Amino acid sequence: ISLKKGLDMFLLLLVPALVYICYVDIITCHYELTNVAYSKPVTLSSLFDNDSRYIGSKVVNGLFSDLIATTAERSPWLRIDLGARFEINEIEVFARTDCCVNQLHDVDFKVGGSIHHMHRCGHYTGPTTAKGQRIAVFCPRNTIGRYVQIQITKGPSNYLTPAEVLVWGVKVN
Ligand SMILES: [Ca+2]
Repeated sequence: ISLKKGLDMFLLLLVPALVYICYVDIITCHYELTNVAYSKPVTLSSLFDNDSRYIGSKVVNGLFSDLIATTAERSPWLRIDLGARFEINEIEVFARTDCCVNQLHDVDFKVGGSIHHMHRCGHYTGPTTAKGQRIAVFCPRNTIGRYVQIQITKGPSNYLTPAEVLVWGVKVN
């Protein structure tokens, strides 16, 4: 085997190997998702009874035993400020674990770069039927944003009362 042929053979093997490594790296990156909502600031459209037990931070504290609660509104919402831009893969919402299992219904999941430009990334009609029930949406590919908003969009009078929201994403530059 000549040197040139050997070199050709080497390149022939090297190029696919590099392509494969890059491909695997993309796959790896895709699965390096973390809950980017944990401990981030949360704004609520209103606070039930002005009771500090139900403030926004309770929905990103990692505990399923507590919850947020708005007053009864037509379209109550919560909004998480992730503090930076993230590519968002999945949003999970967990119903309260104490009672009132049907309070989560007709939920819009929105993501945006600013609070004035939010795009719907999914919808859950429901209602939930079990304490602590998990609902989840997968955002379209390349959904990038800093703010995540969860909002009830139907019915005359609703309480928004999830126990926890998890946002699975990867930071982008
Ligand atoms: Ca909680």
